[in-house]
Amino acid sequence: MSKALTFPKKFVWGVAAAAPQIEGAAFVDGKGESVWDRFARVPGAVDNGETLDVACDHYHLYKQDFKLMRKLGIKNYRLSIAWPRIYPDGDGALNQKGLDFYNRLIDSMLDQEITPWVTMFHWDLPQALEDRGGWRSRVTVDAFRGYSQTIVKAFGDRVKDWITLNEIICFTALGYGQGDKAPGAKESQQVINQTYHNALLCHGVGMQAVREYGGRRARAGITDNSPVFIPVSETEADIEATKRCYADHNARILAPIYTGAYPASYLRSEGKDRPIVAKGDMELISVPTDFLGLNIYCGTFVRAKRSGYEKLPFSESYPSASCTWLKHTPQATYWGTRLPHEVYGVKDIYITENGCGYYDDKVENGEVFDLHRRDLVRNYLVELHRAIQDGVPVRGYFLWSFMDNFEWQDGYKTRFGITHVDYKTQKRTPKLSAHWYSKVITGNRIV
Ligand code: GBH
Repeated sequence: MSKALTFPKKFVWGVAAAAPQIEGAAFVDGKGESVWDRFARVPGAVDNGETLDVACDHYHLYKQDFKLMRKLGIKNYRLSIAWPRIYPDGDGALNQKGLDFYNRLIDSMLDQEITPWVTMFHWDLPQALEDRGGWRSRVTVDAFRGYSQTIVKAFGDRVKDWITLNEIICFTALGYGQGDKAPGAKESQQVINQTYHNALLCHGVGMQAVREYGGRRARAGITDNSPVFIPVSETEADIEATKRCYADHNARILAPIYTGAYPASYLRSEGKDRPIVAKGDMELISVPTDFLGLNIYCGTFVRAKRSGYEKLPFSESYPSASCTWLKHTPQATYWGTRLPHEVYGVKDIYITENGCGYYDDKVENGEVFDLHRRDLVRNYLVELHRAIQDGVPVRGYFLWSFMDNFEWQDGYKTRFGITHVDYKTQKRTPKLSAHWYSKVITGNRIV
């Protein structure tokens, strides 16, 4: 077979998941209520009124889940820690049982020779903090300082790779603006800009916690779902246009982290709605990172126009996964990694999520034939391989997700796993895509 699609020697292959989407045990062993626990109980917020209460019951089944991972040859697992398990009220009283749980969990991963990549925050803000202002307020930044220091001190002897936050846009703009994610608020543009800013401060605070308490080998970065843009044709003009479009759309998050300032054009366009910035904020936000994590699912096509650029709309018949926002755009892994490298000079990029969600993965005679997923992921990997060939410093790839899970406002019908979960029996069945991915990982090349 051709060797053409082999990855670099130390390339990191893994799978990803997040505490609120798989753990269940939402009110067990002293865990506090999260904004998602609350939001899921608002009528109409989540499809079919589904909740996070039980999910995949990973809280009780983690040992068997890690055994299955090992069987599939998975050596890296991106997980998240539930803040309300550690501090039920966000700050104040520490819940020892929460620390005990993650100690057992991490030990059990290590027993199976799986390396943990830990996300400090994947959207499950303690409701008690929301009641004190949530992301609108610096109260959350102070609480995050205590929380991040506690977990780095507790687990830093075994965890070396830390991700501060997952997808700022999703818990700020979508939670406080659009209102379709928790806490389901609808705030003014100024408040929304302030939620971004407060989240960026938490990123800086989390970086400091790792620098201070993580030990010499510890590394840290953030995971962002930066909007991805793809030149409709790979001509110089369209590529230039796409770069401009990319820089405009990443002014809120990547620009401050990697340049230490909000772009003047962004501040001008926000006018009186711009975030309030205190002395020292921008230094904290732009503390140097060790890597950038990117969640890449799809991109938008762009072409050059005399006055700049133009984003092209998708037609009705453009192929997508069952969740229609996820357009089949494999070039997203190419341009989505090349542009942050070229525009912001980012070195050491990891794809911390990529995958696809479908409604109709069914177990038939013990098997799940998700050829649709295998093909889609394969195409995304081919483009990722091309990026690496072209010199883009991509160091690893985490597939979302290890198993079907709670897909936020879509509930359980959208399945993102390479392992099928029967929510009645909690039976796990690796899908065709899991067996295929296992071959990719163990051979370090696309098959
Ligand atoms: C990631 O988010 C999350 O990190 C992960 O928890 C999640 O399960 C996974 O991806 C799969 O969704 O306004 O209709 O165009 C991806 C987040 C999803 C955010 C799509 C923007 C746009 C929906 N993105 N969403 S729409």
